[in-house]
Amino acid sequence: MPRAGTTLTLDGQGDTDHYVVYTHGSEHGDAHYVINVLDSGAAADGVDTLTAYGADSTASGIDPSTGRPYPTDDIFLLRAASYLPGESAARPDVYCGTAADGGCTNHPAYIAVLHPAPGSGDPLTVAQTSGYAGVTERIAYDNAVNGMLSVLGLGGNDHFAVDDNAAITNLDGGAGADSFQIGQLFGMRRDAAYSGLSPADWFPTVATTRGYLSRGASAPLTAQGGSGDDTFSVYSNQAALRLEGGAGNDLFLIQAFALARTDAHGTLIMGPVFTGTVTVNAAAGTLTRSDGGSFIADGFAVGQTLAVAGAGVGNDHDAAHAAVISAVTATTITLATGLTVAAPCSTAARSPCRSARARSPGRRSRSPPGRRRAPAPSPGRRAASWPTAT
Ligand SMILES: [Ca+2]
Ligand SMILES: [Ca+2]
Ligand SMILES: [Ca+2]
Repeated sequence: MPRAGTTLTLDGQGDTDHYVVYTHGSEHGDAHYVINVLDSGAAADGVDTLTAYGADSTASGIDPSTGRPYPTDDIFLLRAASYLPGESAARPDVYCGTAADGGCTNHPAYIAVLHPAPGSGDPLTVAQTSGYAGVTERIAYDNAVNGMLSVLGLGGNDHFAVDDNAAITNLDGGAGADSFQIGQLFGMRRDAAYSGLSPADWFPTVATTRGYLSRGASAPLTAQGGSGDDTFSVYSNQAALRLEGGAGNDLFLIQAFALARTDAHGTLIMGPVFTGTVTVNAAAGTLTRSDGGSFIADGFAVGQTLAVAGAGVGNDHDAAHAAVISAVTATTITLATGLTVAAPCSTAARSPCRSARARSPGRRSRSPPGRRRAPAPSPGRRAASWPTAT
């Protein structure tokens, strides 16, 4: 195991190689390292596999002494990366060099075992915190893993958050009440300086009316709950997905999102900031002001995405709801609902995004008013707060 803060690079070269990493698990040790699994063998030379294990806790499911679930054992975060720092560009067929990904075909990615500090929040929040700076065991790989990427949580209540993958993937929760989140929402783009991520860690998202949505999976992925009461939540998948509940009472959520109107660069067109008091009519999906001012004069327009924060919320990234404006008068804004859902597109794929804009929600204001309804609460277990800006 590499020393804290160090990097170990593994290269089995030609023929079949099996890379196996036993991590400490999120609950054990301040392990902080990077392992690069970068096989330089030719693409058709052998079958390379990568397997990462979490901790095998016996604290699975519900704690009988409290009647509540045991604390989350392992938190796995799977993401794409723009490039892998420190690797040479001299072997471009394996490594993408140190410049931002500009046509790299190897699709670097990583698995991170997060070690959140006590009190840093529930595992969903921790996994979604893109600027996560805590102790992390990181295993970087690319699509030279042409056999299988396996991530095994073993015993304990484990959480798997998947923003993207670069190899055929098998997630195995094992014993315990495990949760799987495929695709996550973010308040801001993940491929820009304001994301808080280093350029190496930038990854693509697509703009929806609920925020920026990650790809979920770019290579086929199987999620196996194993025993226990497991939860599967799918926000996005760009490759085949197979969910296997296993024993226990399992919950499956498949969530669809409406694409938001974006500019030419795939960034949401947001409404201006209004900090005054409004009256919200949830049934009609309207916001009304009575301060004598004009929404139109303030710059609000049909097609903009509107984030509505509650009273006293000082951070406009912590929006309570977001929806697209379908009509504006001087004193009233009407929010569009019941939007048609189209296939997501990468922010890097301009052409599909252009067609998405052609179907932008702002052009869907023909719904009869009687059929409009209040914006739905945000999906899944994050129903109380739409998406946390990180
Ligand atoms: Ca090999
Ligand atoms: Ca575990
Ligand atoms: Ca399980």
